Amino acid sequence: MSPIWPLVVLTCSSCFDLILGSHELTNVAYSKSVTLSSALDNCPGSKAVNGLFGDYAHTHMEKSPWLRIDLAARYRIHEIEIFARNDGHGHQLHDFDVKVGEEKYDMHLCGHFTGTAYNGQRIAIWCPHNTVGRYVQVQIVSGSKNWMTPAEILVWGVHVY
Ligand SMILES: [Ca+2]
Repeated sequence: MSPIWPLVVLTCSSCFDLILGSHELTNVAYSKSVTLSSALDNCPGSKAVNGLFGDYAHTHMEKSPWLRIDLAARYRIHEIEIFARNDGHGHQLHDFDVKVGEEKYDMHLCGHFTGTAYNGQRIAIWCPHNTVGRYVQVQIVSGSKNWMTPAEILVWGVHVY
């Protein structure tokens, strides 16, 4: 028994580290830098990544307002969650594209939401397999008079080098 037991302990310990170290997803958008196509004074882009669901980022009225998160590093991105305002204005979030890119001006579509969000709605966008990027952009692509007002955006990813 004694020759086998140390080997078993070593193997289980290695597996545990591998699972936690390589596959754990975290919200990599939290507290990162956010740019809005335009912003109201008291509703900067940072309010979309501050972990609070009771406040929100808010652009001016535009045809196609957008919000872009700079993750500050490359991540393999699995899922992006966008939460609508929960104070009676959830409908301001509608018909948007979610894109990911390694460069600001080379973004690729991860997914699209069609329709109008309800108050506090969580909208999940699953990126294509092996999507890697530094920037995440959400942009309304329908209608001529829109506000971009997400309460919170979560980006679930793993750092890659
Ligand atoms: Ca918030």
